[in-house]
Amino acid sequence: MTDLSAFPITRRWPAAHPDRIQLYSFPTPNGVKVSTALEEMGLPYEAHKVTLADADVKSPEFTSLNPNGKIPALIDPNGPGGAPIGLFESGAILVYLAEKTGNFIGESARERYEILQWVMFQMGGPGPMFGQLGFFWKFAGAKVEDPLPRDRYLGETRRLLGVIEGVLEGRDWIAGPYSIADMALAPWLNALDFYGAKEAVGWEEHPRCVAYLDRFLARPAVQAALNIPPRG
Ligand SMILES: N[C@@H](CCC(=O)N[C@@H](CS)C(=O)NCC(=O)O)C(=O)O
Repeated sequence: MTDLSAFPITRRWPAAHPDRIQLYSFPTPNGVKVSTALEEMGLPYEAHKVTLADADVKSPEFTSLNPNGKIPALIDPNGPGGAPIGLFESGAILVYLAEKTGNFIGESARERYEILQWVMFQMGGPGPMFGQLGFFWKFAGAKVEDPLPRDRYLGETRRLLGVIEGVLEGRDWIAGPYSIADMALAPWLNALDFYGAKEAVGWEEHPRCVAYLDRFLARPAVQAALNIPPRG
């Protein structure tokens, strides 16, 4: 049996199946990216609920795996060379899982770079920008009187939606074939609903984004992933 005792996180969230990938997550957009990838790839894994409360995500056990104190993170007991590996940052985890399985990262070098380009776009664009919009629109909206931060992230979200809308002309998925780039991007489009910001960002004026998100949400793996690990 695999020994994961070198990872302090396993003391707080023990592995029932240490031979399986250990996922530490919560079903937020960044968490759902990784649960989607694990479901789509059919990899055996065990999901541990790590809430966004400081008591979980900023605990010494969790930060021993991700010093940045944010979900998602994972341990693959069967990493490179057969030795366990710990990983954080959803984009890096998606690339790792895609390379491990040879799935959802294209068939050629050209396709691979196209997909990586859109993963990076998501990590630097819609992830942080939509996330900040959510903060200023939904959570801190009432407390911040200055409209500048909210307008800034609203404008940037609208602009990014326009970019995605344009790229989706004539294609079902953001980088061509269904890939980890979609697993990264679509959960963030979905978050606009949770933030109550769909109308404000002009969601309905982006019919290709609407159809793209519907296509993504129709996948059985995605439906399962949206509730992994269960919130309750
Ligand atoms: N760049 C990171 C961002 C991760 C992230 O922002 N996670 C959020 C949930 S979606 C979190 O853990 N927040 C808790 C906190 O910031 O204290 C990634 O893509 O993995």
